[in-house]
Amino acid sequence: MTLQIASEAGTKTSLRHDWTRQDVLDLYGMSFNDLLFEAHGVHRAYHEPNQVQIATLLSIKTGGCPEDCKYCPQSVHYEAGVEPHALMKIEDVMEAARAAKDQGASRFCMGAAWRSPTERQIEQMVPIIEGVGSLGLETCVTLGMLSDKQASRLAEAGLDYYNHNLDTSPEYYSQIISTRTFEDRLDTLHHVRDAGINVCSGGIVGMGESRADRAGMLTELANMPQHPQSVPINMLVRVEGTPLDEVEDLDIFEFIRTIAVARIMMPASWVRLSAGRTEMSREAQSLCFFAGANSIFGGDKLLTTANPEQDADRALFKTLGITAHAG
Ligand code: SAM
Ligand code: DTB
Ligand code: SF4
Repeated sequence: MTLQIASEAGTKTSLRHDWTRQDVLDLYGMSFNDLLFEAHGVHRAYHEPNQVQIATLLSIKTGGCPEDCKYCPQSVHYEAGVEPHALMKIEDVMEAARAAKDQGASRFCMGAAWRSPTERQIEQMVPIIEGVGSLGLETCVTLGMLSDKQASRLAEAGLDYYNHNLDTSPEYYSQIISTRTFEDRLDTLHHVRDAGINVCSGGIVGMGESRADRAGMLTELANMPQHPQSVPINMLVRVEGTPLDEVEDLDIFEFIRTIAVARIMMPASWVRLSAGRTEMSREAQSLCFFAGANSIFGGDKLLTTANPEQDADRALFKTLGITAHAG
């Protein structure tokens, strides 16, 4: 193996932005023990290995989205039983943010089912971001596509992170979404980065894509001018009524490999074990932490679907000797 990766625990290597897809496939192809050992060594060199960040998600505008992302219950194109809801009032968002903080969250992520916000919607977001930030929480929003001016406005409001996932490889993208392109996604990320906001970008696995697609997605993420500061890796949550409801199960070991490969490629980033944890055993989640995941979503709901109960997460952290990162 000729890849330049940290081969000894405790060794920091320079951050690479020149990954080829073959490099990444070579990582995926390592024996499971070797891959996890390598990833864990990188993880220890860059992070406190027994701390995991807890981010809380709140859907501030739900459903009715004009995009046709085949995985998403919030698209108007599918009948997934999601009750649409207009943008929440600032007081209600603040109440949820205070509760998240009391329960140990250090980052508060707000999601809106928009294709791209209007100027008015951006202006409505400004006091919300300022308010949540004033509680001492890191702020993150995911609002769809942004222009450069909109990104600057959010930066002025003090936004810490913008989430905008690549979701899959450039080649597989059109199989999943037809109402926008992979390039559109990259453009928004460019605007966000240029505005000085931290980038949160990752994707979904288990959508029927190949390993080459998973490698392609990670290659795109790691070869950006800067690694995204946060990299959420979601396991598809199959929602009845969406076109991906019946897609075949992805072997959990392939998911864990994806976490490990992301950790090796983007050593300094937060790698988030995101959606899909309700279907994962405690042991599988523990292997994800060993492989380098150091962030999760806490609270019993993601945006519209279930997430593990807080008590179960607390108990798992206790068993593993993990503490919540203070942020
Ligand atoms: N509309 C905005 C957008 O698409 O960027 C923000 C909200 S959207 C729900 C945020 C992300 O949630 C998507 O990019 C996707 O990665 C993730 N997501 C949505 N539905 C999912 C599902 N069923 N399983 C796993 N992840 C999902
Ligand atoms: C991310 O990568 N995953 C989160 C967050 N960013 C916005 C969303 C997961 C959504 C899962 C499906 C749902 O609950 O609607
Ligand atoms: Fe809309 Fe985002 Fe869902 Fe796609 S993922 S349908 S853009 S809310």
